[in-house]
Amino acid sequence: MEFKRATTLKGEIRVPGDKSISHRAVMFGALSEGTTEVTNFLKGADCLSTIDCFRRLGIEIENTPERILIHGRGLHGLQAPSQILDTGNSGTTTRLICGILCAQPFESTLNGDASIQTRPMKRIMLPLSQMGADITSLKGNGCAPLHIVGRPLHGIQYHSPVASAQVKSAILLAGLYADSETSVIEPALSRNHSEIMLNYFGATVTTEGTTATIQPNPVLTGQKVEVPGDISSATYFIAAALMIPDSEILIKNVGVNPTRDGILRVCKAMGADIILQNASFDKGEPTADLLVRSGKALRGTTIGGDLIPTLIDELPMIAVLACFAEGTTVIRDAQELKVKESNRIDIVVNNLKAMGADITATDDGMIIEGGQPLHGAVLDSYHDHRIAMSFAIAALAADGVTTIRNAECVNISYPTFYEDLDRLTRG
Ligand code: SPQ
Repeated sequence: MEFKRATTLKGEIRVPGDKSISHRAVMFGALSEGTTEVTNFLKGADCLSTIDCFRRLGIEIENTPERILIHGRGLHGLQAPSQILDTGNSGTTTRLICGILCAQPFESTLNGDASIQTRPMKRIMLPLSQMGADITSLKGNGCAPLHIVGRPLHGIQYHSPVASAQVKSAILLAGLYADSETSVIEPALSRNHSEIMLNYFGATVTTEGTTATIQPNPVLTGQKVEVPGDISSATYFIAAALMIPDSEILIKNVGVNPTRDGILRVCKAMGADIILQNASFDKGEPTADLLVRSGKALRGTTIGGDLIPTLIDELPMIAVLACFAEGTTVIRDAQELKVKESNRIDIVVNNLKAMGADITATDDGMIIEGGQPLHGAVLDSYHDHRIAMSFAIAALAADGVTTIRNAECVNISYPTFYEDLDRLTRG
């Protein structure tokens, strides 16, 4: 797919529903009594993988243009799957579903695509095994395919070495079935959508600092969930509006949960003009409209520590944005980027170098010297949706033509991304 410089980005947009929240609505709805109705559900490939897995576990799910209806069967109502559960490209589906499957009275096998088969699963296998789970990596490499034999589980207190919502959520979901309470202590707070939504469905999850504790064996009840717009998807338009002169966009109804809003904090630290309007709060999840305008000179910044989990998926786009800022931007403590859909440190650095940027990879991030103009190049997304979207935006602020191979992978989290971008660049 080819991209050229854009002269403006103007208009109003609603980005699709939050991917993390959409996954969880299906999973928690499946484990609830009664029906869960989800509106603004993200119909990206990852969330469709979650729907497909729960259908194979005996849950009736209606997917209509307006809403998703999940006819839950309660905590103990899942049925043994007759086939392998295919989690596609989705790390969230793969890891969270393991927490549930470990406690079921049946065996299951799950697998995903080539990328999923390289992503580390030991991070969930270890704590789940401590709870009594029987979970095996069939190739013995700590990755999918995974085989699970359901077992009775024990509550644990787990000090996670990594700030990961997927690890935390897998353990909390297993904790629903344990014989006593289960706690997860993180080194820094990761996104807390599971804690918020589990409580909304009737579980008891308490949080203190970076510790989340769940009480076992609640009755979960189906609910209405209105999924807010995904701040990770909004990020591409935020960055584009800051990089392309003469831009002004209003992004409506974006989830601005403080465990996800690091992108806004970084943009402000860089001097960007972003205004939050119509702040609202729905069932524990804050939302706002984001007004973003070009025109302010951006300056480099340092991003690390506890901020990293709040913007981990936004770092490829932030690295591109940093090329348009005065001075140095340092991204550190972000080694998790290496184990996402692709190695997002290496690929961001190589692609940006190909476009003429002054960027260096480090062990846990990258260093960008802003101010070097970018030029078109032939790039690959490596089937990573966040790489494809970040470099489509980079191309709009670069000289010449940029070709992105395997650009269609945006369907993982934002199927209409190119159409929306096209509309906004027409002003
Ligand atoms: O689901 P998947 O493939 O892991 O998706 C990514 C993404 O870029 O969309 C990561 F590659 O998002 C993760 C995110 O990085 C989604 C997520 C969640 O919904 O719980 C949490 C984060 O991962 P982690 O490992 O830090 O918990």
